[in-house]
Amino acid sequence: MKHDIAQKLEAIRSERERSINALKRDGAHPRLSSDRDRCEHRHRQERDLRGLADAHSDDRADSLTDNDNWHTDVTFIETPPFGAALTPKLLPPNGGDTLWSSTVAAYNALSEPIRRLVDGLTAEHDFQHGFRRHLWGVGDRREAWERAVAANPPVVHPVVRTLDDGRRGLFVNEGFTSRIIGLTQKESDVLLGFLFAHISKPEFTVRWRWKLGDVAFWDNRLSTHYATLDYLPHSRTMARAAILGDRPH
Ligand SMILES: O=C(O)CCC(=O)C(=O)O
Repeated sequence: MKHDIAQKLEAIRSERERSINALKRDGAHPRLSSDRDRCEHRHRQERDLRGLADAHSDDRADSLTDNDNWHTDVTFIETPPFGAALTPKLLPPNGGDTLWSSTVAAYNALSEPIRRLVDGLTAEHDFQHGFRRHLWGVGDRREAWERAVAANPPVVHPVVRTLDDGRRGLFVNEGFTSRIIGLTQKESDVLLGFLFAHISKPEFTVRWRWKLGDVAFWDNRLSTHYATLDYLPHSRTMARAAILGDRPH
């Protein structure tokens, strides 16, 4: 029994390490450019990902804090980013950790009947689900938001994503997955609610306490992440670069 648990934990740990590779490099500050237009940043990220980098600051009154939810970057487009790199530019005295969750470990931990159910499903991912009109589509941001909505109609991805090496992971996230295709709204809400809660179980997560000079790389195909918002009114500024991805299957 003990042996079984140890084996399971080891399997989860190694899976987590494969899909989440947080790497500390003291003193290394990668050169990432800065861009504060946060409303369009995910959208623009996809349109021109080659070499694109952005910075976000979750501290100002006019800067909406939108990363304190479990999300996978830019899944509202046909080809969400393969991965991303993140480095702090300015850190608060305490807090501001980032958490990642392995959706492969989460998928592997599902019971066989639930795995069979989700294996055959597809889900809609919607820009407006993450960037809500009442928060983002107002004031100076309205036009940019409307352009981004027009440029990003909802897309459909499999609920379980398979990589070429055979790994399979849940590919739904609280940030952008709006509904499961073919289910009633109620069925979809219940199933997605269960999957979001399951993916964010501590067993599948790592938590990174940032120091200046750290760089984290993650595989955006098989993970979700969450930026803790526990440091206001202090400031926190991060720079991020993303890597182009392909169509999930
Ligand atoms: O700021 C962070 O810790 C995470 C960044 C993030 O969630 C994102 O860029 O999508």
